[in-house]
Amino acid sequence: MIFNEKMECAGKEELKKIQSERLVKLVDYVYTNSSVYKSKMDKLGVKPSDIKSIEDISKLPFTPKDDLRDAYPFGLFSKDIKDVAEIHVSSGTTGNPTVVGYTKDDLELWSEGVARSIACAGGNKGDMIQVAYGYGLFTGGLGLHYGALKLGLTIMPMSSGQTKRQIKLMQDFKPRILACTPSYAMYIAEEMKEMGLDPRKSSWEIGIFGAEPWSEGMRKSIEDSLGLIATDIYGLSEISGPGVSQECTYKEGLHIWSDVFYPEIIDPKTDKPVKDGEPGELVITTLTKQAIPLLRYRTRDIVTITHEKCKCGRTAPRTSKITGRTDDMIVVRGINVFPTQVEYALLQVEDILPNYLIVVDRKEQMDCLEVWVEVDEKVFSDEMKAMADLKQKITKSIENTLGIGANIKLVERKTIERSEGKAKRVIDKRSL
Ligand code: DLL
Repeated sequence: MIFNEKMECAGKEELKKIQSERLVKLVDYVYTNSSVYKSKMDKLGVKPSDIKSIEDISKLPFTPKDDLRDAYPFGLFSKDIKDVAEIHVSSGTTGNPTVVGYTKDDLELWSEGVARSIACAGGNKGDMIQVAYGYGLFTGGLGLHYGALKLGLTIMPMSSGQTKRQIKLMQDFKPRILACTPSYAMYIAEEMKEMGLDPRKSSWEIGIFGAEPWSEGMRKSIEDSLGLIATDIYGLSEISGPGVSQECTYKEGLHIWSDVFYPEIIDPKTDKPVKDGEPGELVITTLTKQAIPLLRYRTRDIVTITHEKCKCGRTAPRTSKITGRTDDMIVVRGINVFPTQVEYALLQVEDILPNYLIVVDRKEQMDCLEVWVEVDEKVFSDEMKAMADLKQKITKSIENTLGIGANIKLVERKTIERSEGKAKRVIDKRSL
């Protein structure tokens, strides 16, 4: 089902017209209502009247995450706080958290983005959805909730955690859709096995997984263990929350709802656009938001994009899965390493569970990369040679993928801390 066929399947020219009209209005709106944007545009010498079509977007200033932090809490809002219906907060690792607000119309926009996304993943009016993203200031739980309401689903507002209860209610209510982080989906599957249940016999047919990077190998692992179709949902609180883009059942990229969230892909070093198919940083302009509209927001997420029509009939452009972030890249002995690459390398090897932790340290001026990998009890009970062979295979796979060696530490199941939300994949002791 296509939730909003007019927008999701619009022809190129028609879409450009809609985007242009919306951008012209938006620029006028932020220039009038946001002192931060007025001064940013004045500094660049750009007036609202200079923006006549979507092609003029490159004349506008970027918005880095720091602009939101510096304006903490409401300094970047274009609406008086009294006109804001809801607030969410994204916890950063450093400095002030970023605060975002929604007017009633913004909540409507957010709901529609998620409704489009659930439908895109194969959900239909009348389905039941188990929402196991955290509810609260994080946008995952309420975002999926609003979208499911809009689409007409029956909602189980579980939030994350209480895994045994999640499993029991799944067995009793038989929801068709599970929405949570991919690492939590793996955790649920593990827990079911421990309870003596077969996760493949779960009622879930569709997974809507996101909020953290996950590789194709991880997808296969989740699909095999839970017996469902695992689709990827992307979003960020600064733009609206989940439902900025979503994979359809062909799983050939995430459709980005570009009539409202206009994407550009740029080289993060030169700030210049890259061609379709080339990796770059995703930059998004919110074309219709009111409370905290953003011009050219630097997401720091790295993707490629295609504007080709999809087999599903949608013309909404598609980005690749997020292959890394400009800021979660770790540089080890001069080589750029992304956690998703390590995940990819591990999942090339049989008998590996996608539970891993990357530990970087510096000993005698040398960076050391250590990868902890969980393996089944069976491997530990095998003879030493089998363990050594497995270690060797992983070392090779990592070396082939990353181009550098790593020290592999095989650990027993459940050694690495489980997460009910976003998984922590890297410990960098060098910066401590
Ligand atoms: O994670 C919103 C969300 C909730 C998305 C539920 C999907 C599902 P933030 O907490 O602001 O918002 O974190 C946003 O998480 O810039 C990405 O780096 C990362 N991220 C989100 N979705 C994906 C995904 C929510 N599907 C940041 N794949 C983003 C990879 C993702 N990374």
